[in-house]
Amino acid sequence: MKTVLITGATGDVGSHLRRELASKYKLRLSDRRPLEGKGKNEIFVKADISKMADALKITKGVDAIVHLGGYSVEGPWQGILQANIIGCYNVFEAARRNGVKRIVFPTSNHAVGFYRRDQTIDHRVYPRPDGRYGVSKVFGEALGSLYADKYGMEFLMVRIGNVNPLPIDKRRLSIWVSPRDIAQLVSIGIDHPGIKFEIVFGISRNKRAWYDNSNAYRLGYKPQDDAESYAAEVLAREKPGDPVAELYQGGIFTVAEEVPNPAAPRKKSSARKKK
Ligand code: 15L
Repeated sequence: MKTVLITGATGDVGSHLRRELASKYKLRLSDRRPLEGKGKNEIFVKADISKMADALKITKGVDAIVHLGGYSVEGPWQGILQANIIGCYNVFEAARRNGVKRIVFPTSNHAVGFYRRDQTIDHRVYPRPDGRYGVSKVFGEALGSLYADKYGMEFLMVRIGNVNPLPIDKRRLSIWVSPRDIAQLVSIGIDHPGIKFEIVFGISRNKRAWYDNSNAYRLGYKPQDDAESYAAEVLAREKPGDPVAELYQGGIFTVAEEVPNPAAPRKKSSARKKK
């Protein structure tokens, strides 16, 4: 049985994968936060991936890595920088130093969020990130490409839509992925022989998909679910959204307000200058 490291294991996607993959692999789970419960085939190692020493410790001796750790939504630059840029570099570089070849990187629909909804895109399009978070995912894709070409490491880049037991709104009818379908894709990323560097979309077989996911199908992906089964109830409760956001695949990320950086020096109030 392969030993697989899952970083960011306490998050939403991590919790689904932990449950879905428990019988297939020995799981080494890591996170900065404590993990609740303990399954039969798993161990937990507390780690902060923004520190190289921690990244080296958790990647030692595993057969593959599923690197979920980091910010999973738009956030302030300092947070994204530490967790998603420095953290990702540390995990890939630590894997290289420890001789771990295979990495599954859950990137995001937000790496291509500024493509319009009236377009169908495939794995070959140039990235169009819709925020700092999307940029950090493009960074991970680029770093993986470098490590594949330069060091012969192997990457499956999964541009995940939205992992959820059920699709939650109209946008997610296009990008939803069920827990069992994302687990199947991640397993392909861990086990499929001969992967060098591939990009696929982490979505179920959704009728309303904006993605041509033929690269995933080529690798043997057979999604079992389709968001369309829930479309009637989802659309019945849908409220009108921001019309600009609705033009783009990334949705509200494309019109999100700037998130203030808590580390930035405060501006002096101009109130005192007023007479
Ligand atoms: C993502 O990439 C996020 O990780 C997730 O929290 C959702 O926001 C998802 O995209 C989405 O677009 O629904």
